[in-house]
Amino acid sequence: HPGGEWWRSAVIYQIYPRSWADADGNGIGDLPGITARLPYLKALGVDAVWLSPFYPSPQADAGYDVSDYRGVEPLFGRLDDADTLIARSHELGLRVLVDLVPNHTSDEHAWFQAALRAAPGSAERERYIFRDGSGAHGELPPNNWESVFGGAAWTRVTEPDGTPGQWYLHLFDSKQPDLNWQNPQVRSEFEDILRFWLDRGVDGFRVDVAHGLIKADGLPDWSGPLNMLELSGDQTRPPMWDQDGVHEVYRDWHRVLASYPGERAMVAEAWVQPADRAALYVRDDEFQQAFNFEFLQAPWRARDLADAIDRSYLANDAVDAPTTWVLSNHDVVRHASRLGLPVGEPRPNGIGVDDPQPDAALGLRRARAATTLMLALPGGAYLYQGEELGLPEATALPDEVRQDPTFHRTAGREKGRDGCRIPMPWEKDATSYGFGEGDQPWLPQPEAYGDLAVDQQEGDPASTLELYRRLLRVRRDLDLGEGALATVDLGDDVLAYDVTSGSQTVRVIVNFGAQPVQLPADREVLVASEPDIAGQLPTDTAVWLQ
Ligand code: TEU
Repeated sequence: HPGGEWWRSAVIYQIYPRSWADADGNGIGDLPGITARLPYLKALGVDAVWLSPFYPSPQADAGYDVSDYRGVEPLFGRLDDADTLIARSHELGLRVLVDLVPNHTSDEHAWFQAALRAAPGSAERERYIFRDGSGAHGELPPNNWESVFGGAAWTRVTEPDGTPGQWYLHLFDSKQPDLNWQNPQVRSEFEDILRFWLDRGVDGFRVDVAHGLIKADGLPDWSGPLNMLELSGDQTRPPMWDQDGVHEVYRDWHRVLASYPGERAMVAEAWVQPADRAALYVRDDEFQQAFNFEFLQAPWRARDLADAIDRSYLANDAVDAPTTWVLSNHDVVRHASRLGLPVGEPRPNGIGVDDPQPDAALGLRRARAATTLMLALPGGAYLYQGEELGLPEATALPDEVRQDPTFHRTAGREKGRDGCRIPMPWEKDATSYGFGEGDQPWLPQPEAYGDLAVDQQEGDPASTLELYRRLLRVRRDLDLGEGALATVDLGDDVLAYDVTSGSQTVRVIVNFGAQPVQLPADREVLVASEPDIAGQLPTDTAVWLQ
């Protein structure tokens, strides 16, 4: 891009620190493990990493419950391990984003502990969202809101004098009390936290639940879906998400980042629709990027994907922002399995043994095609650790090992997200497939992960790992991330775009139909999602032509 702005086209790799590499062999991944494996990411060809939270935390939600925003959880290492990780990444030319969790703290955070000891109405309570209950004696929650993880979004506290007291809001687990973002103390604290990590050299932040910080005045009841992407067009905006006031917070943060050299950037985790509302987050003075979750959630049909792509590309383009593509992360069923489920079924929040099981071969085939599509599209893209190996969701986890609060808060009705968080397989014949010396990784690795280990795929041109490497190399060589997108009409069951960057045009074609698509004889195949594409594009296959 003429103005630099690396994030406009960057490919960013999400590391889930618990599950990437375990240097000390305690079964939980750690920062020194990550540092040791950074050359793998360099060879893969990504531009940056995003680390899920590694701060001190009781780990009630795998680190998204932060008890100290300025340190490192001892399970993951020490503060100087974070410094080393950042320095080593920069030496390799990789930027580093860290995760910021501003919507809630842990209930073990000093602020919440002080709030519990203080009286209703005190300054300590004003940092969170405490309310008197309803009912004759305050014995009912203040409103009908439900937690994203299941159950009520309110928990009642016992006052210091031992009597049943006020309730506090938690949109997630009861160990994740929501902060009160109307409170200036909360605002200035988080600006300091940004500075703390910016001073340590991070290149930016992934902002957790970016659409949730401000709640509608009066906290009105809500009976619609909790995921905004499930709202129908005529439903009003939920009172807990996407309130106009959030934008003021991000303008302040933008100014903090802009006061540092070196193009620091923020990406919003905002499950917001419609696309023009989502695009408000990437206005010039707010976030540099926002995940396009509509693309992630689109069913595997040409029309649905085309709509999701066009809508967000146009909405972002209207504010001169790039679109940020993503297919998997630590919250959703891995796309190698998701795309092997019946098309158009509601996405399960995790797959258990008793749920409909994905077709593994079909899922992997479609996942390879989906990634081939995604990495051709102009804008930034996020990869989730292990997708470059084609890892499937682990669906056979015994209930006893499941840790996700979703599983526990729904009494097992929802299986939760553990299945996409399994420790990485690096070497087939090593202890825990090379994840670490400990033979008890925090979640058990399915046997099928052995054949998918990095050392099994490296150098095999048919492997998913080598497909990713090729896609990333060609994408970089041709600067596709900076390209312009034009739709090509090749029929109902086919998705095709021309991506033009400089003097070069690449055509990406995805075939969703049962019939093969004839490829033009005068074009060269740059990359294909399946080996041996000769003149014809089979079903569930994608190709880049030049
Ligand atoms: O996820 C937020 C999350 O669960 C929501 O985006 C939800 O799907 C949506 O709000 C429904 O509208 C983030 C983290 O990625 C996740 O791992 C954490 O558990 C969660 O926040 C709480 O911090």
